[in-house]
Amino acid sequence: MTYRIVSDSTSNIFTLPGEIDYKTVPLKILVDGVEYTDEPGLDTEALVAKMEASQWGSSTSCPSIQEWLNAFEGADYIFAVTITSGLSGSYNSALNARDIYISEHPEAKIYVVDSLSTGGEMELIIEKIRECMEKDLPFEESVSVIQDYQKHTHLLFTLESLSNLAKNGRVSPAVAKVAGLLGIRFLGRASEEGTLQQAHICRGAKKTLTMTFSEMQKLGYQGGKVRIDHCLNQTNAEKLKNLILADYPNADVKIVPCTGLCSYYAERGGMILGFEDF
Ligand code: X90
Repeated sequence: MTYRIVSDSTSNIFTLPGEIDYKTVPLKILVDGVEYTDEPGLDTEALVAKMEASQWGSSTSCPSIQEWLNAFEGADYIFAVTITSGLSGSYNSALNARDIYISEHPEAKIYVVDSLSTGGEMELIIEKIRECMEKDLPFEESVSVIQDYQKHTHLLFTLESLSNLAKNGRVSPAVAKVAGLLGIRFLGRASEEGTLQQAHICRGAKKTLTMTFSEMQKLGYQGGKVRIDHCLNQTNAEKLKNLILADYPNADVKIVPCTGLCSYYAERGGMILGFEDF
């Protein structure tokens, strides 16, 4: 039996350590008529500069059914992880691909995980699937481990601009306008349905970091894993990491740069962090 984890590119993870077979399926970013594929080798910094200077507009698109199918090809037991179905068609494409793949390979098993989230929280889910596979857990048992784990992971994000989210209809222009003011940052969380929910409006970088940490604790953080994904903001990601480690010195906290799709929506300075509540 061949096991495989497949994720769309919004997990910001293109490779996994260890032996588990892992593939990613790219989303695409269209800026001024040029299409960028969110895959290894994409220059995120150049992409961000292009989108900031864009004159003719920009948009994104989710993976096609065929792209998911290609990534499934050759594996028997597959876990596919997608960005929230509340904001993208990626989950739906993956479900369609699953049905086609199973009809052609009736012995195969595929579980498509709607992360109801993105970035850092997807990474945590992928790491948990990897653990299940390394332990050789039966497929159905792994499914229930993952479902249970998802009840104990959360996503917070801080954004300096919501203009790409608003342009593409993912938040209301009124909300985007407030966050667009100079020095104002939007601190939000993933809602139960996997959509953006405002937690606070913060003034200044320092205040945003302390508010983020206190919001993590309100959501139950007590020293578990944290994955801080950021768009060109290593400095504040490290400050947040240090803030967490000051209270929880043994916490497993990792900083991960956003690749193309998350960079496009998080925009320069944005952070998307996933964490456990145990
Ligand atoms: O299908 C597509 O074209 C992709 C659409 C993705 C839209 C939103 C991506 C958001 C990325 C922004 C903050 C995190 C919000 C997550 C709430 C669940 C990052």
